[in-house]
Amino acid sequence: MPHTIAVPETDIDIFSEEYLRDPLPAQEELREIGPIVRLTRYDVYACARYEEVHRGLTDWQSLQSGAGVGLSDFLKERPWRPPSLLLEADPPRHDAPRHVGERLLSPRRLRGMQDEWARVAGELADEILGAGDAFDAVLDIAQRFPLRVFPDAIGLGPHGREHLLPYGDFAFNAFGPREGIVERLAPTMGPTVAWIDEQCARENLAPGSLGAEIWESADRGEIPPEQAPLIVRSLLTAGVDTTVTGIAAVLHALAGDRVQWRMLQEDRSLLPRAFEEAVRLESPVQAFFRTTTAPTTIAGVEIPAREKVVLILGAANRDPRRWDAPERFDLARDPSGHVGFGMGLHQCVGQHVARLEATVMLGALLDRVDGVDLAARPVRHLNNTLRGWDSMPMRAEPRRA
Ligand code: OVM
Repeated sequence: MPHTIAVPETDIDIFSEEYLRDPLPAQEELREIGPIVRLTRYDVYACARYEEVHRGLTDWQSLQSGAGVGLSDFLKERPWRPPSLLLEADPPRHDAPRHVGERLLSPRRLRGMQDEWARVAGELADEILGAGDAFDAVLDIAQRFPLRVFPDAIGLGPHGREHLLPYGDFAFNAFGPREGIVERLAPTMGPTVAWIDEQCARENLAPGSLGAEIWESADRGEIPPEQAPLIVRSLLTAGVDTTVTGIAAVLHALAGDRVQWRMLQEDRSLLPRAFEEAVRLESPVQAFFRTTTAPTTIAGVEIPAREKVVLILGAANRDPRRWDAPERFDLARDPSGHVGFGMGLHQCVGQHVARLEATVMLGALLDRVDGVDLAARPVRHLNNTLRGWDSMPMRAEPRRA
């Protein structure tokens, strides 16, 4: 007979305003309570330690995504939009769309964009620094750069792009409870959702673009044609707010740190590691849920079938059981194995896009200034899933001759 351990309970609310403002103290508490805990506020299980989060992410047979990766169980509640074929699907339905996404967003395919994106990053850096040493790392850089390169790469037309950030913001909020942020924003989302859905149509995507290529995959029979717009929708949903947050995170991590700024100036091969370490430290996507497909044992606790389990990526990425001095941004550490992009079958298919955007933008700044400092306290943006900022005033240190 399997020995069953009682699950510790807590009333910590992982979607409360207090938690979203600063989740770190509650995440430490969650890790300390035990390897798996019950959140009484939502009647779900939670894992906050690295080992169990990693396990939960890699066991897709026991912990499915198809019932939604937020609080809501799609079997019991109607989702706010047709489920994503990538994020909210399991094998075998998930696999063909995933292969299309992987080929489309592969490092090989993105190499063709590198020079152009680096040129745009340089142009943006010149514009900002030409206006003086003061800038806002979120508004002027982290938001503007992805919006200059990514919508063009997807093949969007020039109009309506202001919908992209609000749509992503809403989609990431929608993984949390209906009451609160979602309820407040939902009445304003109609035109934004309609615009996004319209952009996914074949005739609205420029020839030669990533979006057009998704439709060509359907022509080749790799996916049924009715799936093409949903895959385009995934890029529009997951491809903007996330990279904005990632770029802001790496600038935040380097603010005031002349030693590591200098290290990067002198050894550009460290750029990908700087981005990876920033993603570990900030975990732009803080958590995703899974749903048990059958009774499942996690850390000795048997969880019944059809239960929601939240895997707190941000807590795992700062688990001292896994990381030395986890709160430190450290270019000397090997951050690989972090779960900021998830792990396993669903690991972020867009991570190469994010890495390219962040490294070319940071590279352009390293070429032009000898460091950045916070000029005022950054302003957090509250979202049920994304941990980011609305504003981050900075000052650049002019480059010595
Ligand atoms: C999607 C998607 C994928 C990853 C994250 C996400 C809103 C959405 O396929 O639409 O968050």
